[in-house]
Amino acid sequence: MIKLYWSPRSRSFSAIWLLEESGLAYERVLTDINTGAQKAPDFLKINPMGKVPALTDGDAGLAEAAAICAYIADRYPETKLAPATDDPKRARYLQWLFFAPGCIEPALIQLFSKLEVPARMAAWGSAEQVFDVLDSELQKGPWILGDQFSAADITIGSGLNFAVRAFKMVPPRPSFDAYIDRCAARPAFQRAETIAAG
Ligand SMILES: N[C@@H](CCC(=O)N[C@@H](CS)C(=O)NCC(=O)O)C(=O)O
Repeated sequence: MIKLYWSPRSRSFSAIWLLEESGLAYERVLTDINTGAQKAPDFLKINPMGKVPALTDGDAGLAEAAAICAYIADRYPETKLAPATDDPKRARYLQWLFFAPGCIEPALIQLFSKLEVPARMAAWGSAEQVFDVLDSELQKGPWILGDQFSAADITIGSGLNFAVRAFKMVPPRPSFDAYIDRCAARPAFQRAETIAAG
Protein backbone atom coordinates (compact mmCIF):
# COMPACT_ATOMS: atom_id res chain seq x y z
CA MET A 1 0.00 0.00 0.00
CA ILE A 2 1.25 3.48 -0.86
CA LYS A 3 1.62 5.61 2.26
CA LEU A 4 1.97 9.39 2.09
CA TYR A 5 3.45 11.11 5.11
CA TRP A 6 2.04 14.62 5.10
CA SER A 7 1.27 17.65 7.18
CA PRO A 8 -1.53 20.21 6.73
CA ARG A 9 -0.74 23.50 4.94
CA SER A 10 2.67 22.38 3.73
CA ARG A 11 4.55 21.32 0.62
CA SER A 12 2.66 18.02 0.97
CA PHE A 13 0.02 19.63 -1.27
CA SER A 14 1.57 18.62 -4.60
CA ALA A 15 2.01 14.98 -3.52
CA ILE A 16 -1.60 14.87 -2.33
CA TRP A 17 -2.80 16.43 -5.60
CA LEU A 18 -0.73 13.93 -7.61
CA LEU A 19 -2.09 10.95 -5.67
CA GLU A 20 -5.64 12.26 -6.02
CA GLU A 21 -5.11 12.61 -9.80
CA SER A 22 -3.63 9.10 -9.97
CA GLY A 23 -6.73 7.25 -8.85
CA LEU A 24 -4.43 4.90 -6.89
CA ALA A 25 -5.37 3.69 -3.44
CA TYR A 26 -3.15 5.28 -0.81
CA GLU A 27 -3.05 5.90 2.89
CA ARG A 28 -2.31 9.33 4.36
CA VAL A 29 -0.17 9.24 7.47
CA LEU A 30 -0.49 12.52 9.36
CA THR A 31 2.99 13.74 10.28
CA ASP A 32 2.15 17.08 11.83
CA ILE A 33 5.17 19.36 11.57
CA ASN A 34 3.81 21.50 14.41
CA THR A 35 4.23 18.57 16.81
CA GLY A 36 7.75 17.59 15.69
CA ALA A 37 6.51 14.28 14.23
CA GLN A 38 8.83 14.83 11.24
CA LYS A 39 11.85 14.45 13.53
CA ALA A 40 10.77 11.08 15.02
CA PRO A 41 13.40 8.34 14.48
CA ASP A 42 11.06 6.15 12.40
CA PHE A 43 10.24 9.06 10.09
CA LEU A 44 13.89 10.05 9.74
CA LYS A 45 14.54 6.57 8.30
CA ILE A 46 12.26 7.56 5.40
CA ASN A 47 13.47 11.15 5.11
CA PRO A 48 16.68 11.98 6.97
CA MET A 49 15.92 15.68 6.26
CA GLY A 50 13.01 15.43 8.67
CA LYS A 51 10.61 17.14 6.28
CA VAL A 52 7.30 16.26 4.65
CA PRO A 53 6.13 15.03 2.23
CA ALA A 54 7.57 11.53 2.12
CA LEU A 55 6.19 8.36 0.66
CA THR A 56 6.61 4.62 1.04
CA ASP A 57 5.41 2.02 -1.41
CA GLY A 58 6.21 -1.48 -0.22
CA ASP A 59 9.99 -1.61 0.15
CA ALA A 60 10.47 1.69 -1.74
CA GLY A 61 10.66 4.97 0.15
CA LEU A 62 11.47 8.54 -0.83
CA ALA A 63 11.03 12.21 -0.04
CA GLU A 64 11.04 15.46 -2.06
CA ALA A 65 7.69 16.45 -3.53
CA ALA A 66 8.80 16.51 -7.17
CA ALA A 67 10.59 13.17 -6.82
CA ILE A 68 7.41 11.68 -5.36
CA CYS A 69 5.48 12.99 -8.39
CA ALA A 70 8.10 11.50 -10.75
CA TYR A 71 8.12 8.16 -8.90
CA ILE A 72 4.37 7.62 -8.94
CA ALA A 73 3.99 8.72 -12.57
CA ASP A 74 6.73 6.29 -13.70
CA ARG A 75 5.98 3.39 -11.36
CA TYR A 76 2.29 3.44 -12.31
CA PRO A 77 2.16 4.36 -16.02
CA GLU A 78 -1.55 3.53 -16.08
CA THR A 79 -2.05 6.87 -14.28
CA LYS A 80 -1.04 8.60 -17.55
CA LEU A 81 0.69 11.36 -15.61
CA ALA A 82 3.94 11.23 -17.62
CA PRO A 83 4.84 10.85 -21.29
CA ALA A 84 6.43 7.45 -21.99
CA THR A 85 10.23 7.30 -21.92
CA ASP A 86 10.35 6.98 -25.74
CA ASP A 87 7.95 9.88 -26.34
CA PRO A 88 9.76 13.06 -27.51
CA LYS A 89 7.62 15.05 -25.04
CA ARG A 90 9.41 13.21 -22.22
CA ALA A 91 12.38 15.58 -22.45
CA ARG A 92 10.36 18.75 -21.83
CA TYR A 93 8.29 16.89 -19.24
CA LEU A 94 11.42 16.25 -17.17
CA GLN A 95 12.57 19.85 -17.59
CA TRP A 96 9.28 21.30 -16.31
CA LEU A 97 8.81 18.65 -13.62
CA PHE A 98 12.02 19.82 -11.96
CA PHE A 99 11.62 23.52 -12.80
CA ALA A 100 9.48 23.96 -9.67
CA PRO A 101 12.04 22.78 -7.09
CA GLY A 102 15.02 23.90 -9.18
CA CYS A 103 13.88 27.40 -10.18
CA ILE A 104 10.46 28.46 -8.82
CA GLU A 105 11.20 27.57 -5.19
CA PRO A 106 14.60 29.25 -4.92
CA ALA A 107 13.29 32.30 -6.80
CA LEU A 108 10.53 32.64 -4.19
CA ILE A 109 13.00 32.28 -1.33
CA GLN A 110 15.09 35.01 -2.98
CA LEU A 111 12.05 37.30 -3.24
CA PHE A 112 11.07 36.57 0.35
CA SER A 113 14.54 37.05 1.82
CA LYS A 114 15.55 39.90 -0.54
CA LEU A 115 18.86 38.09 -1.07
CA GLU A 116 21.09 39.58 -3.77
CA VAL A 117 22.53 36.77 -5.92
CA PRO A 118 24.22 37.46 -9.27
CA ALA A 119 22.02 35.92 -11.99
CA ARG A 120 24.95 34.09 -13.59
CA MET A 121 25.71 32.32 -10.30
CA ALA A 122 22.13 31.59 -9.29
CA ALA A 123 20.83 28.24 -10.60
CA TRP A 124 17.46 29.94 -11.19
CA GLY A 125 18.92 33.03 -12.86
CA SER A 126 16.62 35.61 -11.30
CA ALA A 127 13.05 35.64 -10.08
CA GLU A 128 12.14 37.94 -12.97
CA GLN A 129 13.58 35.50 -15.50
CA VAL A 130 11.86 32.47 -13.90
CA PHE A 131 8.43 34.11 -14.03
CA ASP A 132 8.97 35.61 -17.50
CA VAL A 133 9.91 32.17 -18.86
CA LEU A 134 6.87 30.57 -17.22
CA ASP A 135 4.63 33.36 -18.54
CA SER A 136 5.78 32.78 -22.08
CA GLU A 137 5.40 28.97 -21.86
CA LEU A 138 2.00 29.10 -20.21
CA GLN A 139 0.62 31.44 -22.87
CA LYS A 140 0.75 28.42 -25.21
CA GLY A 141 -1.41 26.31 -22.81
CA PRO A 142 -3.57 24.77 -21.80
CA TRP A 143 -0.89 22.74 -19.94
CA ILE A 144 2.86 23.04 -19.69
CA LEU A 145 3.24 20.30 -22.37
CA GLY A 146 0.40 21.69 -24.49
CA ASP A 147 -2.68 19.47 -24.62
CA GLN A 148 -1.32 16.81 -22.28
CA PHE A 149 -1.79 17.26 -18.52
CA SER A 150 1.10 15.66 -16.63
CA ALA A 151 2.82 15.49 -13.26
CA ALA A 152 4.82 18.53 -14.41
CA ASP A 153 1.60 20.57 -14.16
CA ILE A 154 1.29 19.40 -10.58
CA THR A 155 4.72 20.71 -9.58
CA ILE A 156 4.41 23.92 -11.63
CA GLY A 157 0.73 24.48 -10.76
CA SER A 158 1.34 23.96 -7.03
CA GLY A 159 4.30 26.35 -7.10
CA LEU A 160 2.43 29.05 -9.01
CA ASN A 161 -0.71 28.70 -6.92
CA PHE A 162 1.43 29.09 -3.81
CA ALA A 163 3.37 32.07 -5.21
CA VAL A 164 0.56 34.00 -6.90
CA ARG A 165 -2.67 33.11 -5.07
CA ALA A 166 -1.84 31.77 -1.61
CA PHE A 167 1.05 34.03 -0.63
CA LYS A 168 0.79 36.81 -3.26
CA MET A 169 4.57 36.89 -3.58
CA VAL A 170 4.38 37.17 -7.36
CA PRO A 171 2.02 39.59 -9.13
CA PRO A 172 -0.72 37.91 -11.18
CA ARG A 173 -0.42 37.84 -14.96
CA PRO A 174 -3.15 36.75 -17.41
CA SER A 175 -1.32 33.50 -18.27
CA PHE A 176 -0.79 32.66 -14.60
CA ASP A 177 -4.41 33.37 -13.70
CA ALA A 178 -5.76 31.27 -16.56
CA TYR A 179 -3.40 28.38 -15.76
CA ILE A 180 -4.12 28.40 -12.01
CA ASP A 181 -7.85 28.55 -12.78
CA ARG A 182 -7.48 25.48 -15.02
CA CYS A 183 -5.58 23.64 -12.27
CA ALA A 184 -8.07 24.70 -9.61
CA ALA A 185 -11.00 23.48 -11.75
CA ARG A 186 -9.69 19.90 -11.58
CA PRO A 187 -11.62 17.79 -9.06
CA ALA A 188 -8.35 16.22 -7.80
CA PHE A 189 -6.92 19.70 -7.06
CA GLN A 190 -10.08 20.58 -5.15
CA ARG A 191 -9.95 17.36 -3.11
CA ALA A 192 -6.27 18.00 -2.40
CA GLU A 193 -7.04 21.54 -1.18
CA THR A 194 -9.63 20.20 1.25
CA ILE A 195 -7.28 17.47 2.50
CA ALA A 196 -4.27 19.77 2.75
CA ALA A 197 -6.24 22.33 4.79
CA GLY A 198 -6.23 19.69 7.56
N1 LIG B 1 12.54 20.04 -0.68
C1 LIG B 1 11.43 19.51 0.07
C2 LIG B 1 10.98 20.55 1.06
C3 LIG B 1 10.00 20.00 2.06
C4 LIG B 1 9.71 21.01 3.15
O1 LIG B 1 10.28 22.11 3.17
N2 LIG B 1 8.81 20.65 4.05
C5 LIG B 1 8.50 21.51 5.17
C6 LIG B 1 7.00 21.82 5.20
S1 LIG B 1 6.51 22.84 3.83
C7 LIG B 1 8.77 20.77 6.47
O2 LIG B 1 8.58 19.58 6.56
N3 LIG B 1 9.20 21.52 7.49
C8 LIG B 1 9.36 20.97 8.83
C9 LIG B 1 10.75 21.06 9.34
O3 LIG B 1 11.67 21.44 8.62
O4 LIG B 1 10.91 20.74 10.50
C10 LIG B 1 10.30 19.10 -0.90
O5 LIG B 1 10.17 19.74 -1.95
O6 LIG B 1 9.53 18.17 -0.60
